Amino acid sequence: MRIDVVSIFPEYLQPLTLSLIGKARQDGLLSLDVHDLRDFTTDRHRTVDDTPYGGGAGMVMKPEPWAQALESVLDAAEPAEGARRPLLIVPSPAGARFTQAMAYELAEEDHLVFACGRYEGIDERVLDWSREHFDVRPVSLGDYVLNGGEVAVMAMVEAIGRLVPGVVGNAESLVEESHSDGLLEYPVYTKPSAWRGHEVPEVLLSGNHGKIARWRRHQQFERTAARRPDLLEDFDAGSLPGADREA
Ligand code: 6GU
Repeated sequence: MRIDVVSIFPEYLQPLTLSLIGKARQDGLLSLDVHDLRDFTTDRHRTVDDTPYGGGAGMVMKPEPWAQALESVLDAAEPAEGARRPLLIVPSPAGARFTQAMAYELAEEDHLVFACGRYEGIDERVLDWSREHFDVRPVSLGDYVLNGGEVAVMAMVEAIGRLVPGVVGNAESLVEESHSDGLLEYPVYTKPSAWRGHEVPEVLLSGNHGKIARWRRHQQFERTAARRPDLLEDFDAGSLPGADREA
């Protein structure tokens, strides 16, 4: 998978050289290039923003540096024969909600381009123009406001990148994790079995794998009900593996 990120703070994306994602880049599973939007300005001050038409607080990102930057990304891409259009992801609190399901969907793409807005956002015509070249998706991490798209991109690249085949060594660890089946993950424990007056639940020491599986399932429901009751509303028990079996 190829990923390009355009930002006025390329240094913000430095952590993506570390850990699992950094390793995936080294191994050639993921190519990730970060581009400085200011390199695509033409004035002495490398201006990327201007005042909003219609008035109001803050500044808006000018369209032309964005078109230059995105054209440069397209020119460098050399898509394979029959490859899909690249996907332009625009992080914004006004976007559609980013979920694990969306991460799985995006992990199938050949080429993701992230456009990190700052200030009050990017001139809307950049999105209109981009639809001639990209599939365009404004995406939000959740209902709160960040200062810019960079931190959101870090989160999304990590969530998507770890689903690219080969990036996570043990693919099984992707199966039993929060949100993979619509529920939160069960609690986990390691040695020692007694620690500062707190014991590991007895059942986990029993060696009875059926009993352990049922206990973990129960914990998933309890936890989801306590912390994220909204997830249970559209939880479809009928879609679970083994749901057609008798209890
Ligand atoms: Cl994706 N971007 C920004 N700027 N703020 C956010 C967000 C994204 N998701 C939640 N808040």
